[in-house]
Amino acid sequence: MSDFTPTRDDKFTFGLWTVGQTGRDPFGEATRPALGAPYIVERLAALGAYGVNLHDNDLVPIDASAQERDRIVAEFRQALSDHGLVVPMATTNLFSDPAFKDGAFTSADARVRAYALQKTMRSMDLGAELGASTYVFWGGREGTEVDASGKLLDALAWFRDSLNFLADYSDSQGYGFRFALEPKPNEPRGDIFFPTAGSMLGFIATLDRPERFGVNPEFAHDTMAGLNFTHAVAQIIDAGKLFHIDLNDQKMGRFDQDLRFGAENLKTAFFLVKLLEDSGYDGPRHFDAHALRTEDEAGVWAFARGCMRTYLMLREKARQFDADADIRAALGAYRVDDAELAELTRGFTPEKADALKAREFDRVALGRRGPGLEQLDQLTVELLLGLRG
Ligand code: DIG
Ligand code: MN
Ligand code: MN
Repeated sequence: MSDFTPTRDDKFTFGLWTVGQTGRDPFGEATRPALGAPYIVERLAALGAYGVNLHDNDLVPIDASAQERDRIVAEFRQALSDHGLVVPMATTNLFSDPAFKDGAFTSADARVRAYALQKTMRSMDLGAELGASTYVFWGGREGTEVDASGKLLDALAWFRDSLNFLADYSDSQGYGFRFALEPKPNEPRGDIFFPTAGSMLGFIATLDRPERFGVNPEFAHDTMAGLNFTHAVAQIIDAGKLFHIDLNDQKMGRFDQDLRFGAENLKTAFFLVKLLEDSGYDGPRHFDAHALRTEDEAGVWAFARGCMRTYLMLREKARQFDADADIRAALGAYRVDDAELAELTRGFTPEKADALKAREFDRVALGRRGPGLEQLDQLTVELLLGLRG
């Protein structure tokens, strides 16, 4: 069995802002020193990561001169080259600067919306320079606390105009970005627009170039809202829109904790990993998470290593699940297939409708049948506890 050491082939990525998080939170100052981007690259490469992602200002300070920007980028690119990491995804920080305090693309101030477009184009230039192929939009400040603003419909139109503009900008520059929209229900705004995967899928359909847009779902964001993240990811995969994914963990009904992957909901994480692997998803496994505020730098790298090890262990558990004879038997008993009914209920014809309406079903017997889900779930728990085999 593997020793669960990650390799580049596993496509694990981390944002600079994740392992670089200094422990600051709304109620406390930083508990650990900031880490430079080249150092982060070196340490993640040594752990077996595949790449790093970034917001523009994770790397280039918002007030950097053009010369400083070029120096910082050159130094970062050298570190990437030295240590063999890539930058699969880039994104824009449209949430830290006070200018965006009431939204960026959805601000009621046209000057803020225009500045957000300018900042994003410059950030896309940086992402393209670093070789990113996916561009994420997380609208952390796109929302409200006060709906008396009367801008709900305008906000949707402004957001749509911005994304249409930026998709065309990407094409005009030959960047070829695939855009991944990231839903979150709240925090830092009281309510964030486009709170769920469904919101994003519905909105994408209204864009000029919907084929350019997909979803970047995050484990913690659906879990905060009491939703089943694995179900959300299944619907996104079904729509052909899983362009990227943010992995972490979360206690239900709490603020966005961005916990180490598998730290809280092991069974949900298992079914998510199984879904991703079974679906053939071949994109980055991105950990948008950070070490607990209590930790020192050693704890940060234990956090990063733990994210990857847990994913690999759950991938092995998924293989064991598929190979387990008792689980296969329970799954076989659970699903009742009927070729004749499959033919009768797909591809409508009046004849099929008549035949189906005339069909006899033993409703009482159907209601009495036990699907065996308790046994199947117990077998799953025993597998995850490592007590089968
Ligand atoms: C938060 O979940 C958001 C930001 O960290 C970033 O814009 C995006 C990319 O993973 N996730
Ligand atoms: Mn988050
Ligand atoms: Mn995220």
